[in-house]
Amino acid sequence: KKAETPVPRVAVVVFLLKGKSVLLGRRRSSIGDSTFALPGGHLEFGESFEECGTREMKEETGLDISKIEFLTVTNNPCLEEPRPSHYVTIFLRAILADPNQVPQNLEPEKCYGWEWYDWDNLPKPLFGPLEKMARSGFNPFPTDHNI
Ligand code: 8DG
Ligand code: MG
Ligand code: MG
Repeated sequence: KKAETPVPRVAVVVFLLKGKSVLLGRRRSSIGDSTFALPGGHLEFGESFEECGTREMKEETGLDISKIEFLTVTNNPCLEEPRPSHYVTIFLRAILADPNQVPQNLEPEKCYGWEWYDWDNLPKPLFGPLEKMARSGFNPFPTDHNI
């Protein structure tokens, strides 16, 4: 395949929240291999962020999500050879539509498996863009107005 001029791409990823936990999977990929990352993928032509997050979640884990909300966006140029990449990453949050639903590893060629991880005890190493966010003190959980 002919080498193409690289362009920035849009990714949509989802913090799926359950209690104090988030769903993470260890990547099998040329980008961030073996690191723990959120479910998500590439925005397709014509999709809303919510449609993309819902579709990627279903494709990768079999889970149906609800209460989808936009959280933030980050710019992630990663110019390291041999696979330079540049993602503009849209972060959403959501909850399970059915709290009893269990994640399935539907793309085992891309992921070693999905697990719930306590936000206060995240696994290592986290995928680069996620690591950067966690270190900056970002918290995907709704603010508790009762405190
Ligand atoms: P697709 O073909 O299903 O659309 O893509 P994918 O195979 O699911 O792509 P992906 O690598 O899971 O996600 C696309 C890019 O999104 C990834 O290469 C880099 C960017 N990205 C981040 N943070 C995260 C994250 O936490 N999880 C995932 N999955 N991707 C992330 O910047
Ligand atoms: Mg995908
Ligand atoms: Mg993915």
